[in-house]
Amino acid sequence: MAAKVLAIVLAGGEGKRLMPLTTDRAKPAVPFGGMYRMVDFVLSNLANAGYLKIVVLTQYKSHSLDRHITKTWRMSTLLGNYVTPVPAQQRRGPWWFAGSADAIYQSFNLINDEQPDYVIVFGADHIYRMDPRQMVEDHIASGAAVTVAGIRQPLSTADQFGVIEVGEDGKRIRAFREKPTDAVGLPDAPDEIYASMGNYVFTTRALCEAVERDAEDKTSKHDMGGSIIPMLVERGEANVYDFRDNEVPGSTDRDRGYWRDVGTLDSFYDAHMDLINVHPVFNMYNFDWPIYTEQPPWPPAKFVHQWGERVGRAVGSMVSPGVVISGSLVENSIVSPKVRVHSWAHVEGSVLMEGVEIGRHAVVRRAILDKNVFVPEGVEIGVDLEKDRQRYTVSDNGIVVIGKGQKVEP
Ligand code: ADQ
Repeated sequence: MAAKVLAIVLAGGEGKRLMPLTTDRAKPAVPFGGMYRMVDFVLSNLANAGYLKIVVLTQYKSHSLDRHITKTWRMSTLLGNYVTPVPAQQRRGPWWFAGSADAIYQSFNLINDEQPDYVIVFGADHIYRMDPRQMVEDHIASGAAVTVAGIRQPLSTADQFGVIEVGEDGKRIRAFREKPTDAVGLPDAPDEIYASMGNYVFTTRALCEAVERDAEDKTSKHDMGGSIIPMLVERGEANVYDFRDNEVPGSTDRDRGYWRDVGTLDSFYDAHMDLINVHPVFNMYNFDWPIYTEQPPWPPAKFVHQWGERVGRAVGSMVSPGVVISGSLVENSIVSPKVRVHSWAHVEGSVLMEGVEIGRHAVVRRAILDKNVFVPEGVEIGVDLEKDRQRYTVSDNGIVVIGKGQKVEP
């Protein structure tokens, strides 16, 4: 009989470095790629693999995340399938989740209900395609207590990741340090580290034991990367699964192995630019491994030329349904549903979220505009960064970010 697998998606992260996009929503609920929310990527990976018993642990500003999951991921409950958002519930005492391990501790009832053989614990804020079945098979074959997905990343980013050191066999994890500031590069690639992707497969008993033991430790921060994984590494029971071995149907030579942690405004912006390349670094048009999302009854995008030779155009861009681009030019941008771009406007290298409206003659360059931002006639954004810094958030790489509901003065 096939092994019973329960998937737990950790979606409680605050996402401070994505402010103002996370002002009133959890990081996994941040819109991505026009039509999606970040959490859709992990959920699609699980669903495509046939893992359809999924609980999503939420906490921080979870309203829009809950609503999205309940609306979009409402699945047939035939065969006992479900995708359920579970908010922090204070089941173990009068406190909210202290960290991701505490979130699991407080959710033991869900594991007890399901009695799975293995538990998949995946993060909710990465952009990638992965077939988790291959990792589960690898885990079962090895007999480890936990298997951690690993990927090579630049040495300069070591302080953002759990850094893995493997033994001679290339599988057993010898050391694991969460976000070290003094990491050294790999023997065969001095400017790279082996990073944890924050995706784990556990043998159920081992997970429960480790989490219970951690709960008793009053000095622990109770998070997976900082406490649980190092504990199992110390006991010699943790293995790595190399993400390079993962084969996803329909992936191209160019986007095989793509994985992005979109934790900062610049990485969030860059991951969007990866989508719109002619030969995209990450190909959304892989119909063999679809990314699912909500599909409301929006009409197709429309391009109109109201002013003689002023043709409404979008090039090098992804344009969602419900959009009207009229007598204006949109280049190298991601345009979400129900965006309006009016005559003589020019949008370039930008991410426009749902319902954004760009007035006539406005210029928007290298910017992220959150939901329903209205740019009045003639306003320039991303042209004079000094001026923009006085009113909006400007990232390290000079991307101007305007939050939901923030007013743009004429
Ligand atoms: P981080 O993402 O920094 O590093 P963390 O903040 O614990 O670690 O978040 C991990 C996941 O858990 C995220 O999906 C987050 O949304 C969620 N989460 C955090 N606190 C939670 C809570 N209280 N309740 C529910 N969910 C919660 C992790 C690993 C690193 C690894 C990187 C890869 O710890 O080892 O390298 O991910 O990006």
